[in-house]
Amino acid sequence: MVPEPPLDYDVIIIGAGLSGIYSLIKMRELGLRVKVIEAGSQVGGTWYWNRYPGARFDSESVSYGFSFSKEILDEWKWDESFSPQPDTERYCNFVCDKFNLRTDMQFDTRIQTAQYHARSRSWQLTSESGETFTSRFLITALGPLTSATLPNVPGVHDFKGQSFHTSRWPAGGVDLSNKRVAVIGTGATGIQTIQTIAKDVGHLTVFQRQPNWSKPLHNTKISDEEMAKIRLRYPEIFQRCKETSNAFIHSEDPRNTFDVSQEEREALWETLYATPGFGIILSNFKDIHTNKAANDLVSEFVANKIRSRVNDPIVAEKLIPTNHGVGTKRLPLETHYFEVYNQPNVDLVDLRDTPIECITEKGIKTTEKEHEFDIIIYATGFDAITGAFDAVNFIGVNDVKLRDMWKAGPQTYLGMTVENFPNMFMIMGPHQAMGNIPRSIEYAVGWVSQLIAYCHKRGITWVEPTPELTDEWSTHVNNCAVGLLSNDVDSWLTGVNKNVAGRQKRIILRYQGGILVFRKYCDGVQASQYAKMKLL
Ligand code: N01
Repeated sequence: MVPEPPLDYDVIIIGAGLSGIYSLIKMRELGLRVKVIEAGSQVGGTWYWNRYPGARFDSESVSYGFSFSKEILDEWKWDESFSPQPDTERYCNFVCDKFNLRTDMQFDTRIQTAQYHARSRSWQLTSESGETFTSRFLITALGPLTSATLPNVPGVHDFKGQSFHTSRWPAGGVDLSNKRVAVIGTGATGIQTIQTIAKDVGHLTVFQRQPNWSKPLHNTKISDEEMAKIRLRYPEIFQRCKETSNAFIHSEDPRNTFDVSQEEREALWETLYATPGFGIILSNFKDIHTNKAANDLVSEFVANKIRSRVNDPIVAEKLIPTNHGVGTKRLPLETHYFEVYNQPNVDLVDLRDTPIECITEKGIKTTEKEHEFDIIIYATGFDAITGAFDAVNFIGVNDVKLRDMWKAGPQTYLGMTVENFPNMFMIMGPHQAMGNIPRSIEYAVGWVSQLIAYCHKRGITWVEPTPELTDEWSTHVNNCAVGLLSNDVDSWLTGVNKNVAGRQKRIILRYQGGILVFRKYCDGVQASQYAKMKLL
């Protein structure tokens, strides 16, 4: 038999965002030969690509950073309670400098194909430029919101002015002053963009298909003194994140909406509306996610807030969602967003009344008229979670293609492994618990590292879930989704993207049983020494 050539690496990691950065640190700790391959020119993932005006996180900065390194916690200072993109990108670079990570990273390299070779029990990756890399194990750190989508309308490439998807915003910025600007899309990204640029542009026209619920972020600066106090509280903050079902610092109210009087309900909602962050969905009465009548009440409370903030009652009603309740899509958080519509230089076009027919050389043509612009901003979202996997041609045993296997929806075991794709581990893949993402990244990378260490120590070169385990996990994931109002709504959370062929129907894309249940399950598999998995 002809001997196989040695593999280039023990582990290849695709992606240099937070998942890729932490995976690299853990693989180095195991003493493995590892390479990170990244399509972008620098580290950061989401925080490298999403440079649009106003990009920031809606998670509390102090619960967002890595918790594994006391050195980082002691040295890094968050400047704002909800960090803006430039600071978070700086944070990613700070971590890379601290651990000298770039020596094991290759940038500007987009992987086109990843093929498993059963004979050598290894992965072979090929980049767009034809470069190849081989390894025993593969970690996908692709990010859940990576695959940007433009509107599926004619003429998107005909526009003669400048146009950008928000996640491809030019690094040098864009001069918006005195320009006629259009924004298509009013999700979390559109809202952040609109509220930030409205004061700088000549005229802004917002093209809204469905309005979104949104509540104030209440961002504040963090002084040096406050940061010193936060550092002392880090153990308590991260402990709290370990105890809540979303890994945020917010915990659920154990009561149901109708357990208390109207006055008591409204008092809680006033407090949550005035509290920074996601409290209105995470610390609300527990039945708002499952009981339509309860959800209707809190939705009406938020609707009245919108009515009180928008001067024109007709515009206010257009900004109030009627097709879904609060918290049934990912809730965007805002800063003076609704007041933007009181500005004389801002118009709202309701695409439910006048849909877009096409993009023209001069602007956007709706069924009513052609609107002319200098700049069009597409805040039109992503082919979420599985889109990033579809963008790479993953080929498993017997030439099974992941794209084909997942056509009707993903099938995984623990959201981290996939039948027919041995030695491949997904960080923030489908059917994996997410919540406060960096907390979930640390957990998933920790779990995967333990499994790789287990195999490496014992000379195990093939790790794969069985069909029975895949069925068991699919059943569990589907059972966890039953009764949640969010699964009756079209959004990226339910895998719907009307701009992408094959993404018109709702599927169960995420793990919704809560982070505590997810971790208990995964911890159990680890404690059993992966007894039911195929380990060869
Ligand atoms: O994308 P979206 P996003 N014609 O899918 C509209 C995360 N995030 O980038 O609702 C007209 O939510 C679409 O309309 P409709 C966060 O998890 C995090 O805003 O389909 N409109 C919708 O309004 C978030 O949930 C932070 O009718 C079209 C919008 O485009 C996720 O990213 C900050 C259209 C897309 O909204 C995605 O948010 C920002 C068309 N053809 C984002 N196609 C942080 O806090 C689409 N739309 C870290």
